[in-house]
Amino acid sequence: MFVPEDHSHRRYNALLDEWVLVSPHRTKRPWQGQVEAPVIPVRNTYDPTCYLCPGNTRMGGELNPAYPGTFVFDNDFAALQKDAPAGGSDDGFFRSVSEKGICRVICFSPQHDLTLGEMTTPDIAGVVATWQDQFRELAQHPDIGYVQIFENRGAMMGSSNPHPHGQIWATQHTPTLVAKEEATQRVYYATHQQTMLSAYLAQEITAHERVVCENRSFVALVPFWAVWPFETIILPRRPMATIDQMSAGEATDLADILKRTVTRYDNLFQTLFPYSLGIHQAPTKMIDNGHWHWHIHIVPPLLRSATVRKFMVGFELLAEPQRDITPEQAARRLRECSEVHYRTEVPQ
Ligand code: H2U
Ligand code: ZN
Repeated sequence: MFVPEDHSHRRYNALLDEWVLVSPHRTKRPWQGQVEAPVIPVRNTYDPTCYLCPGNTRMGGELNPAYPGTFVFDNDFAALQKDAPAGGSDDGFFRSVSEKGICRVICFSPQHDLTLGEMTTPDIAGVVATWQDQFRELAQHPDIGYVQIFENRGAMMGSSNPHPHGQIWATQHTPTLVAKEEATQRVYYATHQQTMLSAYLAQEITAHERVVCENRSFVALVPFWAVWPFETIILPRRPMATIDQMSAGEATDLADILKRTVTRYDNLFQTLFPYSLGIHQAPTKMIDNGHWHWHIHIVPPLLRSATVRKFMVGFELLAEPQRDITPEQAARRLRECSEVHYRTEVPQ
């Protein structure tokens, strides 16, 4: 008889219209591969060599002000150019199109060694307010069609600096993954007259196997179709197309769920859990966006410990994403973690 905890199977990702291969039996296989050295964070509230700390000079020569909360600046090494001239090619297979954009860096806190999980809920609410302000401003820009807000955390994810920070890449066109979510949500809404993620959340709440934590306005859960071992999605209970539609209460609740979710991650392997976190929301110039239900994906690479990560290689890279532990096991382990951060816990 088929038992999902024991037998290989595929799960359907309704949001991306893709499949993921689940191999739960494989967690028993011996590990003789790469072991990464643990990154032991040194506590220092200010680093004179950090290009994000207040009062320091960035690599581009600009001086950071003595900021008290969040601080946003234009990325000195932006991946997109504001003034890229219109153009491209449409020559058979040689199709290209110019892409304008705005890239910014957001410092979450003036304190060099704080992370989202360790910041106070009001201070995280300050980050949420900054995301909303940035979104509002960039959405007005005539050249901007989509605003991607994200955080790369930890050296394993290629983050260049431990100072708590995120980025914004605002683009002219809708990026590929967001375009897929746009299409699936649009079709679902047209057929069912409710957002796909409202219906999905209702089914997850009923199943109650993959929920990690929740509050009045948000639920954090390991999606049924999660690809990365401890991947989560944070879903607003109320469907909203974009983050600027949150009420003040919802914005505070978002800060609360972020703190609790990230703290659980950090406590899982007693490490500052590396991840990429990103907000998916409606493209900015879309008027008929009732099908959009904005949400946050948190995608961490760790699998077995603070040093052993999941590799997306071989079959995953060439055929289909694959995972070892089940989403239900991952959710259970995150649920068992404390919401008191291990770095702030008072020793007995
Ligand atoms: P990551 O740690 O996620 O790479 O983000 C840091 C960003 O900061 C990165 O995109 C930018 C880099 O281009 N940066 C500046 O804009 N100015 C600097 O002085 C150094 C880094
Ligand atoms: Zn710093």
